[in-house]
Amino acid sequence: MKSAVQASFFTRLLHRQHHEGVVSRFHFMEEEFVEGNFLGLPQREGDVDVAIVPLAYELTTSYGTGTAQGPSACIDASAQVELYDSVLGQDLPAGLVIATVPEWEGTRPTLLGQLDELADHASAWYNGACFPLFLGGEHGILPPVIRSSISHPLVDGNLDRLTVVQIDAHADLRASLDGEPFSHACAAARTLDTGIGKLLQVGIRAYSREEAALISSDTRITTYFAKDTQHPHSGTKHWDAWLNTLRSLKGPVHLTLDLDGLDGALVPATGTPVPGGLSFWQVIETIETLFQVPEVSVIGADVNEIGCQEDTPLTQFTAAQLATKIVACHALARKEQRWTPTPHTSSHDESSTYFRAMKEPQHSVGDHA
Ligand SMILES: [Mn+2]
Repeated sequence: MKSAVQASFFTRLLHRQHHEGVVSRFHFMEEEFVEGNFLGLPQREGDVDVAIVPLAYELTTSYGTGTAQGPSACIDASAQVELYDSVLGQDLPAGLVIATVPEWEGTRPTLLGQLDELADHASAWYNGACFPLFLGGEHGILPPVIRSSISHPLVDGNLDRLTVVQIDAHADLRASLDGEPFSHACAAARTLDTGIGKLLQVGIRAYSREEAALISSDTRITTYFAKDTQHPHSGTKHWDAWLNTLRSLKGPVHLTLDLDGLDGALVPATGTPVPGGLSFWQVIETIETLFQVPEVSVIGADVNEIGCQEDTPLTQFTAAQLATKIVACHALARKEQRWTPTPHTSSHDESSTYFRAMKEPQHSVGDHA
């Protein structure tokens, strides 16, 4: 006999087949399936509670390609994810209005111009009224996404109040890569430049001497290295210390999840997969722990460097599972009143010039190798 969970999974599969025209007789399904929407969920009436914001940005990826297709691959794969979350104890959408936003496409001719354009697009959702989950795209989306949170009521113009929690294989603290300061390899460094108060990193195992020096000297940065947390004998001690560091946080937090923080075997189609990374359950535990810290409000998150794997859907499915976990943990935070929507008052009609105010690069978009 099928369990309820298996039956539910079957139902989702049938929904999908129904939508593709393969099966046409399953009209008894209680929740309509909408192709192209996150989890296949129809968007309910009312103000948006959770915005799934695909950012198909791939300007500076150095090795793998395909992160521009990642967000839509992740949304497609989410059709196969269970709606029930064991910690939430409910099926998504759990009464929330979840909107899947159309893909953003940059139009400005320069990299810095596109970063401002991206920040404007993100700020429409990063406004306190809803919880944005950005799907990338390369990690270069992080500085404009973080900059866009400046008008969030809990940040209130002072990014020093914000903590960024980064799951990643790479420290992303380089001054520049191949002469480009806004490379994905510099995402955390440029995010620190926006003035955030704290950066917590975990899963880190690929970094330069320059980055190691910055980790030691910059008091805003706390890094847990994979070599320690994944150690077969002493790993537990370091992992517990990581979770306790999360538990000590206060105030607004943005979670940035670079898929390559996971072991490369789980996400082979990410831009730069690295062996020796976090297990799936460690990432789940990080998300669940962070969202349950009593004095923390996770105001937004991103899952980035999603690749589109052609031979199996493993990479995009892993991304979809983790994205769903983030939404479920946010739903729980609302339920337990650790997250209160604040009505958006500023209309933000002036476009950002934060990035363009920096020195324009020598080259235009598309010139970099
Ligand atoms: Mn990375």
